[in-house]
Amino acid sequence: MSHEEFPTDNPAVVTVGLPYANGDLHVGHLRGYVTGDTVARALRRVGQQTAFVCGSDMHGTPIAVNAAEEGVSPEDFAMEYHELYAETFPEFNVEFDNYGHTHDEENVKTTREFVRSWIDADYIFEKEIQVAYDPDADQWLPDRLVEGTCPYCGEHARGDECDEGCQRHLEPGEVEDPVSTLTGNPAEYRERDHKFLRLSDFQDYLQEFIDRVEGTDNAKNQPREWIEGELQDLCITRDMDWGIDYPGDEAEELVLYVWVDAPIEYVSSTKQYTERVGADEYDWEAVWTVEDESELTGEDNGEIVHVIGRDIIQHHAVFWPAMLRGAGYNEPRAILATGFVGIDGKALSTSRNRAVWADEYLDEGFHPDLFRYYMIDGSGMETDVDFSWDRFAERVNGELVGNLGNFVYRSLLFAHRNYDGTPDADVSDDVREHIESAIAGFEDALNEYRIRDIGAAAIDVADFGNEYIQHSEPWKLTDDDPERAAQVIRDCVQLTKACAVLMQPVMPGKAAELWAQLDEDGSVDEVALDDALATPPAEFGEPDELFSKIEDDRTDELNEKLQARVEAATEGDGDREASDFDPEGLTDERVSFEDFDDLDMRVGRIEVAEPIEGADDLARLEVDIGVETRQVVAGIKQLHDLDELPGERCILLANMEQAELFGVESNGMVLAAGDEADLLTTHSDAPLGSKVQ
Ligand code: B3M
Ligand code: ZN
Repeated sequence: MSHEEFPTDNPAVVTVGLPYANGDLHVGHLRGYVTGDTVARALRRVGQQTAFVCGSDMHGTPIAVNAAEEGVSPEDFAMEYHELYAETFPEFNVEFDNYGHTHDEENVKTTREFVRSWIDADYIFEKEIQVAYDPDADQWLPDRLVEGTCPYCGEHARGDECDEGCQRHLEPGEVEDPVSTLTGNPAEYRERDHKFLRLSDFQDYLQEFIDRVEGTDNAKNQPREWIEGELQDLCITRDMDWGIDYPGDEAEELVLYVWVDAPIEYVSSTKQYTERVGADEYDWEAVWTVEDESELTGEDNGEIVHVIGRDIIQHHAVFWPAMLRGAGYNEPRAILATGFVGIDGKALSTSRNRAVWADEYLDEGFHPDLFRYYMIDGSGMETDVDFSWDRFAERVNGELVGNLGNFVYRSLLFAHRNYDGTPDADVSDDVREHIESAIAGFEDALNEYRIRDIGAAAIDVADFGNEYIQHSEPWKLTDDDPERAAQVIRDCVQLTKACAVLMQPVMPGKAAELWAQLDEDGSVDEVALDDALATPPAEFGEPDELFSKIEDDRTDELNEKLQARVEAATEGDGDREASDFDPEGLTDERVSFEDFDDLDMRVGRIEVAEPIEGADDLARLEVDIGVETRQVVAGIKQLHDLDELPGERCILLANMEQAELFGVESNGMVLAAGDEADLLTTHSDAPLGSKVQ
C-alpha cells in the first residue's frame, strides 16, 4: 500500500466480507455491502481506479449443517443462495465488478497455490491435537458442530468462535465442556494430526503492519492485544468432506479450514475481473502482488481496502495479513469494520424472525437508496445502527423529502418554469466556494474513512441551498429585480447539480434520476467531483419529486407486520415486561424545572470498561462525553459483559459528586434502570456531549 492520499496512481480494490451462502439476506448483512459499495463509488469519484469485488462463502460447517438439515448436497444448497445473493445485491445498487464464490475453479486454484507457497516457505507444520468427536454420530466435530464454554471469557461459544462473548477465534480443542450440535450429547476430545500455519513466525511483521494499517479505530486497536501477546498458530485443516482439499498427498482426508479459502476469494475474484476486462484495463497483480517485503510500503503498491463486520476483525487484521505475507502477497491498506444492526432497539435475531429481510424491504416498494442512506448516514461506521420503520420514515421524511428532495425540486421547478432551464449567469462566489468546500469535505472524509460524512456532503449542500432560497425569496424578485432572481436560481441549479454528484456514492439511483432531470449528458457514475462546478444544461424539463413521504399509517402497518412476525416466532417465550415484575409506586414529591436543570446529564459513549480488582460488582468505565472523557465507577460488573460495553452509548450524570471506590476515583454516574442495570441511552444519534433535557 502507499500512504498517499486517494487518488493514488495505483489501482485499488475494495472488498466486503463474504456472505455465507446459507440463508436469506437481511438488513444486518446489507449494511456491510452498502458500505463497501459506497466506499468503492467514493474512491472512483475522487479519480481512484477501483475494483469492487466479493463472492459467496460456500464452505465450512455453516453450509454443511444447513444443507444436511435440508437433505441436499452442500454444493447444491450453497449454489442456490449464491445465485440469490448475486441477484439481490444489484437490487440494492450494490454493484460488484466481480462476484464469484469460494468453490469456483479460480478460488480452488488460488487457494492451493497459497498453501503450497506456505509449505515451500516452511510455514506449515503438523501437530497432534485434541479434536471434538461425537461417538454416537461416529464423526469428528469441527467448528460449528461443537459448542461449549469459551476458555477466555466463560461465555457460551461455538467451536471456532466465541460468538456470544469475547468474539475471539477459537482453535480446535479449545472450547470447554464440548457438546455435539448433531446429537446434543457431550462430545469427547480425541487425538488427531492437523496442519498448522506458524503464525508466530509473523509476529514481528504483524506488529509493524498493525501500526501502519489504516481504517476504523476498532480494526486498528482491537488486534493489538492479540498481536502483542503470544500468537497461537492457526490450524488450517478440518475433518470434513465439504471444502477445498489440502494440497498435499499425505493429508488426503483433510479439507482446508473455511477461513483459509474465504479471504483468498478476494484475490480470486479480482483475478476473475481482470480475466474479463483485460489487464490493460485493470491488473489484479498490480494490486495483490509485491516483488519483496521492502515493496510493501512503497509508493507503487496497490491499495487494498477491506470492509468487514466487527466480529471478524481478528481474521482480517491478524490471520489474513500473515497468510498474504507468507505467500508473498501485498498487505491491506485499510480495514473498515462496521458495527451491527439492531431492530427496533433489540438485537437482530433470525431465529426469532426479528429482522427486516432484503426481499421484504424491496417488496414493500421502497427504493434501495433510502435504505442505503439510512445505513450510511444513520451513525458512524463503527457504531451499531438500530433499524426501525419509525426512524426510517422519520429520516426519509425529514432529511430526504424535507431537505434534499425539497431543495432540488423547488430549484429545478422554478428554473424550468421561469427560464426553461439554467438561467444565463455566472455562479456567485460564495455558492462556488460552498461547493468547493463540500468537495474538499468529501475528499477528507474518504481519506479518513469517515464514511458517514461522505453521505453528509450532499445533505449539507441542500441545507445551505434551502436556507439560501428561503432567505433570497426569488419568487418575490422575478418582477422587481429579475437579474437577482436569475442569479439566485442559477446558483440553486448549480447547488442541485452538486447534490447529484456528491450524493451518488450513497444514493446512486436517485443521483441518476436527478442527473436525468437536469438533462445532463452521460452517467453521473462517470463524472469527477469537480463536475459539481461545471455549468448545468441551459434547458431541462419539468422535474419530478425525487423522494416521497412515508405516511404514518404506512409505518404503523410495517410495525405491526414486524411485531406479528416476531410474536409468531417467539410464541411461548417468557416476556420480561409482562412477567410478575412489580414496579415501585410513583413519588408524590415534584421537582421544579430549575432543580431538574441542575442535573447536568450528557450523552456519552463508553470507551473502556474494566473490572475493578477486589470489588465484586464494580467496574471502571471511561466515558467520552464530547467535551471530555470521564472515569466513573459503576456497579455493573456482574450485570454486563464488560468486553461488550466499549462503543455503547449511555447517559452520564456529569455533575454527580465525586467519590473514590476501591481506590478508583469516580467522576460522574452512568444512568441505568432496574435490577439488571439496563443502561439508559438515546435512540438516535444526538452527538456525544448533548445535554439531556
Ligand atoms: N463468511 C461471514 C462472517 O463470518 C464469513 C466472512 C468471510 S470473509 C473472508 O461474517
Ligand atoms: Zn470468549
